[in-house]
Amino acid sequence: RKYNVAILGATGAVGQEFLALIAERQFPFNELKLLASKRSAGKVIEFMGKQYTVEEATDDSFKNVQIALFAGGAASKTFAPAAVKHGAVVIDNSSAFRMDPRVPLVVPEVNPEAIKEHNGIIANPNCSTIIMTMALKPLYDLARIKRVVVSTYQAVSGAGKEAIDELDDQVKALVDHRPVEAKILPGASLPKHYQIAFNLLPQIDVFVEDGYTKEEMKMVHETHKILNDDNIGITATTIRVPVYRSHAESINIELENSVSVEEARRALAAFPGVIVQDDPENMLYPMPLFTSSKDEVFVGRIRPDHTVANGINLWVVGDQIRKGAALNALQIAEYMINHKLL
Ligand code: 2RA
Repeated sequence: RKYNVAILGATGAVGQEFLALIAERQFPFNELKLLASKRSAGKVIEFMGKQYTVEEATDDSFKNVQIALFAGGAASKTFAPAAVKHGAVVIDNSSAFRMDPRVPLVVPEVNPEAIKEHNGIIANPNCSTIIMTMALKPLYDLARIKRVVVSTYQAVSGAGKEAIDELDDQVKALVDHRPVEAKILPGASLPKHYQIAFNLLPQIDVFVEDGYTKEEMKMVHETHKILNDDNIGITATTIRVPVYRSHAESINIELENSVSVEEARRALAAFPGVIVQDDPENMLYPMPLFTSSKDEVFVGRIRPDHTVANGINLWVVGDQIRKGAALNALQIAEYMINHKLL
């Protein structure tokens, strides 16, 4: 069986990745609608040998659509009700519905059982959260988790196409000894902007409570929901780095029960979608440059933390546009198809 699919936000970084993955994974689509805001409507996109004209999204766009892939942003809230009303299942990459108790928040390798509880909308978690939970879940199953301290190193593409261009332009300007312009990062709607080229920005999204950013609190709340355990202590520091693609995370974990590093390594290596790349003698560890455009989440630098009981340190890297966004969403759709949930 084939499905009518709509992509909302088809022209952005995540929307474009949806298209690449649909082709690559031979996703069983019948009709394909590419939707976007008025600004991008009318653009022609060549896809799998056919020309598609991007349409301006309206409530009626979702008539006769079975799978609606929402790339994220404010449009999700606007169009999700209409898409659901027309009978589509919405797989949404925005943060609008993630913490809604009626909406499952899913990483298919981690909590696929939540999918069937949906009421029309399934939320795709935040990119850094997806990448972290892929590494936490095998350890959680092995020994339960007491506490997590995570610091992220997030690529500019997490902030969209404009942020990629900004890094590009700034590097070129610096090389040419021209003045550098910063208009997008840390966030387009923020009152101030800082240079990202040859710099680090300790702010992703707005500040919310106690000096934490929204991105940091997403990592806390979303991880609790995905692992279905609010008792895990989680504290996060999220940093934007001048890397094009692939988020990296330094994760310090205090396990509830004692396991050897070797057991932890084996559990990580056996987990679907995780590749252990950890051979210090041969200088083998994950790096964003080499994990970009890959489907898997890579784990390396696995070592004990001798300062606490049952402590372990990991270095985790994953392509946040793939597994952190479009791939995860498409895997949710594939799971539904394979389990006859559509
Ligand atoms: C970022 N978390 O990297 C965002 C993308 N979803 O800014």
